[in-house]
Amino acid sequence: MAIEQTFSIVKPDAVGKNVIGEIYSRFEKAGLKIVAAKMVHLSADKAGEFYAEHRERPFFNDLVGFMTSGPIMVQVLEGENAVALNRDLMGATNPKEAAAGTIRADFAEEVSANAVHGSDSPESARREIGIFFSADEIFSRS
Ligand code: DAT
Ligand code: MG
Repeated sequence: MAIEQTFSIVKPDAVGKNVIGEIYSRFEKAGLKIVAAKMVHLSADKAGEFYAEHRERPFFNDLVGFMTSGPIMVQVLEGENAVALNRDLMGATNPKEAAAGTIRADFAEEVSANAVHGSDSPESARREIGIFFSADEIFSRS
């Protein structure tokens, strides 16, 4: 299995619940390394760019409103099979359907405020990392 990088967000709801560290612990305990991280407050333009694939969905405006409602943590996670491993740690998009012990099951209640984002493929990861980080802000440890 190859070492990969994936892009992750701790969303405004989870920052507001003061569980950044608990979520980072899940990553680290699963063997993922945080190789870049920062706190940002998204503009509507940047949130819209990030979620461009969902622009035509009925929930798009609410999604942008939520993602701009407070600061977020953005990070690059590195490790074996990082993209799929992070999706497993996150759980299903809807916290009500997320498996017990996943981040979304433990820290979120609603699909519209579901604690974390994680890239869905290595291609998405490259695109999403590029929106938030320059190469000199990423400290690969593989
Ligand atoms: P994921 O974040 O699991 O990759 P996605 O890419 O399908 O899920 O959707 C992006 C985000 O949009 C998701 O984290 C929360 C929001 N969202 C998705 N489906 C929704 C719905 N039916 N109602 C409200 N928000 C939704
Ligand atoms: Mg997605």
